[in-house]
Amino acid sequence: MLIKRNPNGIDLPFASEITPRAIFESRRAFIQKIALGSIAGGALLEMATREAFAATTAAQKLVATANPAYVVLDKPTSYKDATTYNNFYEFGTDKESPSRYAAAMKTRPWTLTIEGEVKKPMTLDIDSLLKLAPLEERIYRLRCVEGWSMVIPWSGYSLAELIKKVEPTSNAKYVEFVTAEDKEAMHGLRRAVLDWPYVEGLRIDEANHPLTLLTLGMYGEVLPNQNGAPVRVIVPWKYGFKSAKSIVKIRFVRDQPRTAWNLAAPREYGFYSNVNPQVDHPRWSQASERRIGEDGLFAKKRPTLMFNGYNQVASLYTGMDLKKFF
Ligand SMILES: Nc1nc2c(c(=O)[nH]1)N[C@H]1C(S)=C(S)[C@@H](COP(=O)(O)O)O[C@H]1N2
Ligand SMILES: [Mo]
Repeated sequence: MLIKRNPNGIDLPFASEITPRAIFESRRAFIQKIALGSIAGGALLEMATREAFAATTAAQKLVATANPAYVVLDKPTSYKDATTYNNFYEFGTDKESPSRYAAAMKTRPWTLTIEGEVKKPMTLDIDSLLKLAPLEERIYRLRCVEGWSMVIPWSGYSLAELIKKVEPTSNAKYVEFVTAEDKEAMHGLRRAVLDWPYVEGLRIDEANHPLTLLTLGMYGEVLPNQNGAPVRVIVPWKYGFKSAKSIVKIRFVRDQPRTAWNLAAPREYGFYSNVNPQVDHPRWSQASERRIGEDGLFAKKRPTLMFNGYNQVASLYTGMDLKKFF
């Protein structure tokens, strides 16, 4: 069998490695295009190759070992909901835009640069990141500040694994995540909704907490672009916006980073943003949430849990007034 090197540098897998879902979806899109008459003559072959490629990237599998210590028992959100109801403002502000437009973002080659207050600064490509520590599958709840939540099986490893490799200095008090600013692919950057690039941050002890996941996949596959490919963080006890997508740089710094949402509306989005049903958003209650996929007419809202149910992080905040440091 002929193995072609595709433009993004991933070898096309054998047909047997492509999941039926991806094949089905790509064929359907391809057939629709032919039916619509939007594909002519010579473009056909090129289109077929691109469609096959789209299928292989969407379906690239990741082998990860389930870690039962990090599994919530709630039923996981469907793959379809998790990949079509997204917040990724670089691709537009409505929920469907990321799934519609994020495919234009090139996720290979990709490098993640780690710099600042570290003894060993480094730049890693995705293959090195995939090999840095054993991949675990963890099922986490993710609670958006807007009042909805999902349950997603992520693949990755504790960010702490990466942190120990770069050896932070004693000046490293915070970690800043700088995300991709791809002006060609991300039409959302043309609007000053946020001060681009999207930046997030954590205190160093939060970044080192084993729950903080350096995330490379979901549902047993590499991350779809709309979910933050090729690498993001998931910080499950904080509102979803702390879980920065498509990260290009991790900086270890002395001072609390100026984060995108905190800069945009400091009274509404605090630096900490721990999930807290007792601290309402100035414009709405945070006491309960809607689970995506359970929004039928009679579906009850669920009570929001302190730290999104991740009580093991409480000791990070002893002595802190979490109403003041919201
Ligand atoms: N770069 C970037 N990261 C981002 C966002 C964004 O707009 N840009 N949105 C955040 C918000 S508000 C949420 S709720 C989560 C959503 O992650 P999901 O779409 O994978 O569920 O991503 C977060 N990470
Ligand atoms: Mo969010």
